[in-house]
Amino acid sequence: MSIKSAVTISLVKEAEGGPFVFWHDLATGCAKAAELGYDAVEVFASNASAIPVDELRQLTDQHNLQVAAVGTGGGWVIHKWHLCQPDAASRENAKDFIKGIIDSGAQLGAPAIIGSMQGRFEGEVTKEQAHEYLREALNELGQHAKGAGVPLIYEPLNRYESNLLNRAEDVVPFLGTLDTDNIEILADLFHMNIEEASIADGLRAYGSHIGHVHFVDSNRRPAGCGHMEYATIATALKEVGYAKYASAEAFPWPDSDAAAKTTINAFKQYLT
Ligand code: LER
Ligand code: MN
Repeated sequence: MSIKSAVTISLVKEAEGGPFVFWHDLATGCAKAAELGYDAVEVFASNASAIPVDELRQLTDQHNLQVAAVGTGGGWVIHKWHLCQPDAASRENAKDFIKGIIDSGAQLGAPAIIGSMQGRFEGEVTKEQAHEYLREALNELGQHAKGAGVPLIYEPLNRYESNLLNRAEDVVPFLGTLDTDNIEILADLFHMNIEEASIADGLRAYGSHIGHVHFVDSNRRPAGCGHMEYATIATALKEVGYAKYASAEAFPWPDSDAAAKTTINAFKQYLT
């Protein structure tokens, strides 16, 4: 088993300026991904019903691609919803939003990612309380995803995006307190570059928990356009037996086509 390549396509107007390679056009994104030899696409849509399941199935079949994952961050980007809000009704709403995306993704065999929807502790919500809210949510949503036949992917973020769990040394013990066995970790190399003393050691600490990788450089530009040390990262991923997706979640720098090409070249150089 070897690592597979994926590239992001964002369909979310409100996310413009964010770190996604292709934008607003699934047909073009899928055609270009296939032309460059990617194995899969990762799709970011505003909500569950904005994931065009039939169209995506048709396009990925046509181009011999898979859907690597679907994002849930639209709830945060568009509505500022998240899983650690102080009132129970808002947290339920955030969970329902995520369940919808889990179900849409599952129809394509794709797991959902909880990144910015995890939220943060602030105001009346203490860190301990927020960890409890996150634990409850991951238990419930993890089991929901299990029922739909997919894992649920939790993405630790850097300190400027969340204050819940930023480093592998925080995340791994937290995983041990969950009741569900259906949570996998998204190792986003950009976030890890900010938080980990050593990205390779962080990857080793995550070990078999890693279910997805955001393959990107230190400055959020495409892999190869910053100062990330991919050789040591590749060694660590191979050591832990990682054999899922390395997905380009990078700025479309200098443009989408070049970002996709640069990333697949780095993928071939380091991860195959
Ligand atoms: C989402 O995958 C992510 O990495 C966030 O930093 C996007 O804001
Ligand atoms: Mn990410």
